[in-house]
Amino acid sequence: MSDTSAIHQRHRQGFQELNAFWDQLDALETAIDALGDCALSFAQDPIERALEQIHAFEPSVSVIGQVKAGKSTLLNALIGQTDLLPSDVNPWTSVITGIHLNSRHRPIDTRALFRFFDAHEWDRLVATGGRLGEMAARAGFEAEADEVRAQVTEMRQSTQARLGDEFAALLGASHSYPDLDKSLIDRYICYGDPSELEDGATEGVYADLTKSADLYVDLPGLPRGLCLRDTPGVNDTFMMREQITLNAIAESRVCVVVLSAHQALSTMDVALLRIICSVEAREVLIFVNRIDELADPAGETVKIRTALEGTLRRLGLSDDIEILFGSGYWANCALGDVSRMMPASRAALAALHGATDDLDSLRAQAFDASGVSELHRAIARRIVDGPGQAFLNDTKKEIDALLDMTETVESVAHQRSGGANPAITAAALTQRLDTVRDESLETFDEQTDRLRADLHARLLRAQDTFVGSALEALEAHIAAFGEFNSWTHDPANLRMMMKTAFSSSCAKLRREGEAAFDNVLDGMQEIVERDLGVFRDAHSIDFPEQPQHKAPTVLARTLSLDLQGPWWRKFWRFGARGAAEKRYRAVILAETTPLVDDLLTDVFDPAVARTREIIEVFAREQAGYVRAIHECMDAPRETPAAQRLSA
Ligand SMILES: Nc1nc2c(ncn2[C@@H]2O[C@H](COP(=O)(O)OP(=O)(O)O)[C@@H](O)[C@H]2O)c(=O)[nH]1
Ligand SMILES: [Mg+2]
Repeated sequence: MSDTSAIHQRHRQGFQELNAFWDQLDALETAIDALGDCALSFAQDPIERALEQIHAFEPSVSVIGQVKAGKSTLLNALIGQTDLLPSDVNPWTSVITGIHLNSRHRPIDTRALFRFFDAHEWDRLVATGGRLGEMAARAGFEAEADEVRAQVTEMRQSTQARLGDEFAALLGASHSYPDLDKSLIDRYICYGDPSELEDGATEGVYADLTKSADLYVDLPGLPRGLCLRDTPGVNDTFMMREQITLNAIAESRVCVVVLSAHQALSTMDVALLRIICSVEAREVLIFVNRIDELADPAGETVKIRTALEGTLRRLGLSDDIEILFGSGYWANCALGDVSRMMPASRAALAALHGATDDLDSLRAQAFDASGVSELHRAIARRIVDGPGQAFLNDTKKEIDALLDMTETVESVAHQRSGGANPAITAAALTQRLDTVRDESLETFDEQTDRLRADLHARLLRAQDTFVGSALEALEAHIAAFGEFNSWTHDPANLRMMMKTAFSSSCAKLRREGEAAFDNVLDGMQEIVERDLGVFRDAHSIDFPEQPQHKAPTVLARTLSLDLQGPWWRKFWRFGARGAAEKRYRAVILAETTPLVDDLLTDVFDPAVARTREIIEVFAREQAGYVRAIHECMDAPRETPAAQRLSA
C-alpha cells in the first residue's frame, strides 16, 4: 500500500484559513487573559464572559440533501476519518449528528451524547406520521399518507415492543459516553435489520428513538471549535424529514447542499433549493457529489452547472451561491486504500486525469478530483468572513470599551485625593443605576411589544391577500377551463410577503437594541457627570454585530398548497361555489396559521428575549463600572492598586 501521509497533510491544508482565524482568536484570548490578571474588579466579569464566549465559539456547518446523496460519506471525507459516520443508513432514521471538532466546550467525560425523542414528539410521530399526516389529510393525499403512516406506526410499535420496560425510561432522556467507537455510533445511528435485532444484534438498537447525536472528536491539524452537522436527508414526496432539515439549517450559518450528480435536479432538489431561499444566500454552498459515477465527468459537470445556474436564476436566487463538484468517495479512497477503488470510479478518474497504475499518482488524482479541498476552502472562507469576523469584531470592541472604562476609573483615582468624597451614597447610586436599567428595559419592552403586534398584523394581512389572489385565480381558471383541469396556486408570493415582513421586523428589533444601548449609556453618563462630577469622552458602544435571531426557516416548510394535487377539485364537486370558496379559504388558513404562529413564537420572541438579555448584561456591566468610579472616589488614593486582583 502506498503512503497516505502526504494526502492527509494536503487534506489538512484545506482548512488553513480557518486555522489562521483561530490563531487570531488565540492571540486575542491571550491578550484578554493577560488583561484579566491585572484588571480592576469591575472588569473581571466582562473579561470572564469574553473568555467564556471565545471558548464556546463554535461556528457550525449543516450538510443537507436527499437521502443517498452521499452526505455522511462526504462528511467523513471532510474530517479525514473515512468511516466515522455510517453510510447507507436506513432512511427511517431521523438523527441529526453533530461532529464537534477539537471542542473546548465538551461536556465533562463525554465524547458521545445521544438524545432521545420525548414522549410528546414520539406520540405525534406515531399518531400522525408527523407533519406529513396532518398535511396530507388536508391535501387529499390520504391514500399515500395512510401508507406512510402505517409504516411509521409499525416501525415505532416494534421499537416500543422490542425495548420493553426500557422504552418509557428512554423517552426524553439522553445517554452519554466518555469514549467513542464505531459500534457505539452504530447502536444509536445506524438502523439495523429488525429481524437481526430480534436475534439480539445491537446495531441500530436505539436508532429510531434517537433524535440527535453529538460526537466530540479531537483531530490535530483540523480547526478548533467547528461543528459539522449531518442530517438524515429529505426523501419522499411529503418531505418526511423536512422539519429536521429546517431545524438543522436554522442552527447553522453555513449550509452545504449535497446533490447527487446523476440526478442533480430532481423535484426534491428544487424543493431543497426553495429551502435555501429562506437562508442567507452567501452562506449556502452547493456540492454536486458522486461525479465519479459520471462516464465523462469533465463534460457532464459543465452541463450540470449550466442547468443548476438556470434553476437558481429561475428561483430568483442570487448568482453567488457557489457550486462545487466532486466525490466524497474519491476522497475517501485517496485517504484510505486507493487500490480498492471501484472500476467504474477508476475509469471516470482516468477520463478526467489520464490512466495511471502508480498508486501514489492515483491517490493524488483521486484527492484532486474529489473537490474536498475546494469545499474546505469554501467553508472556511464563509465562516471567517461571516460569523468569524463578526465575533472577532464584537469581542475586540467589548475589550476596547473595557480598556476605556478602566482608564477613566484609574484617572479618577489619581485625580482625587482621599478627602474628596462624592456627593452621593453607594445605596443611592445603586438605586439610580437600577432606574436607568429598568427604564431602558421598559422602553425596550414597550417598543418590542408594538413591533410584535405590527408583525402579527402584517403576517395576517399577507395571509389575507394571498387568499384573495388565490380565489381570484381559481375563479378565472374555472371560467376559462371548467372545473376539471388541474390547477395550482404557488404560495411563493405568500412566503415572500411573510419573509419581507419578518426581515423588516428583525431590522427594527436590532434598532431597538441599539436604542436601548444608547439609553443605558446616556443614563449612566448622566450619573457619572452629574452625581460623580466626572467628565469623560463617552465613546459610543455598539450593539453587537452578530445577528441575534435564527433564520426563519419555518417559511420554507412545504404547504399542502405546494403539492400539485387534485385536492381542491373535491371541494368544488361536492358543494356550491360559495361553499368551495369557503373551504378553500379554510384550507389556506389552516395551512398557514401555524406558520404565522411559529414565526412569532419560535423565531421572533426568542430573538427579542436574546436582545433583551444582551441589554441587561450591558446595563449590569456599565453599572459595575460606574460603581467602580464611585468606590475610588469614596476611598483613599491607593485603592485602585489594592483592588487589582493578583495574578
Ligand atoms: N460512487 C460513489 N458512491 C458514493 C459517493 N458518496 C456516497 N456514496 C455511496 O452512496 C451510498 C449512500 O451514501 P451516504 O453517505 O450514506 O448518503 P447519505 O444518505 O446522503 O448520508 C453509500 O453506499 C455510499 O458508499 C460518491 O461520491 N461516489
Ligand atoms: Mg447519511
